[in-house]
Amino acid sequence: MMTSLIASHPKTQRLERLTALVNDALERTLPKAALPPQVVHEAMRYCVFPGGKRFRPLLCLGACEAVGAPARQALSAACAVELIHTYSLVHDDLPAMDNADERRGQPACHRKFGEGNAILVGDALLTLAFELLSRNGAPNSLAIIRRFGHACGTVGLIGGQVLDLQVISQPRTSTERTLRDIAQRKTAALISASVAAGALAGGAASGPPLKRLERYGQEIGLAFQLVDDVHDVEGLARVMGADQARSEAKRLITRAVRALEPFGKRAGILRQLADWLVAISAR
Ligand code: GRG
Repeated sequence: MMTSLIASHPKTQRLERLTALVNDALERTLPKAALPPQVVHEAMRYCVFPGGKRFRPLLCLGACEAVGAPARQALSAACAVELIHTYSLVHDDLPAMDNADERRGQPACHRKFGEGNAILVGDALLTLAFELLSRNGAPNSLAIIRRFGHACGTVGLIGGQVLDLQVISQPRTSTERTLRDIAQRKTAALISASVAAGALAGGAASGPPLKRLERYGQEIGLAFQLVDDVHDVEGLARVMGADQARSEAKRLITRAVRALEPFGKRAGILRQLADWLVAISAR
């Protein structure tokens, strides 16, 4: 069974504080478990808490600060991306998809609550994400909704999952090119959208700064998948070899950090996240 990328590598104090901020906001956002329909609300909370690394929400907050706004201005977008990500994990684990028994160190949602409920939990998390974005008073709300919609759709998560299903049913189609395409759609698209959404929530207009941050997101996103594959001895690491996958990840992270140069100190959170990924990849 594929495990998630190293669950806990120490974060800086700043990243820990921002993680706590995201967790508190998620706690307030999710319906209480006692509210009917209880089974779905309980299961949504089960999937979101204690959760994973919160990498995407942190990227979102970091991009907001990089464009000169307080990180917490992107808190709704940060929570939304974690809800979207958690939906994708719940559905990815279903018997018709990856058929995984465990997720985030506990039985997968469908194992604990049944397959029908797990489908509904994924749907509910995705729907809640967009509801949250629509009540978000931050600048550029519509652009953020569009950006996440695009990343979740057929060019992003869904498209990547379709390709993944083809690879599972015909393993001979798993060429490096296909696996890169899957990584781009399943992983880098949502990671890059997290960065873009944070910048938009911080008031960024479309233009060179947003493009630079999106480039950072694309490169960090692909690097993230390479590091995950090296850890799991799967996917790209298997076809490229672990050493090559690791050195490509490092190269991508270096390029991503270079894209942050014009933002100076304001890109501190995004640099810390890049350093954190380097530290994980070295383990
Ligand atoms: C909509 C069915 C459906 C699938 C969408 C994105 C996706 C396709 C499925 C998610 C499963 C998966 C293994 C994606 C690859 C990206 C990846 C490495 C996910 C794990 O992310 P982490 O390591 O997880 O950030 P945590 O638990 O830390 O949040």
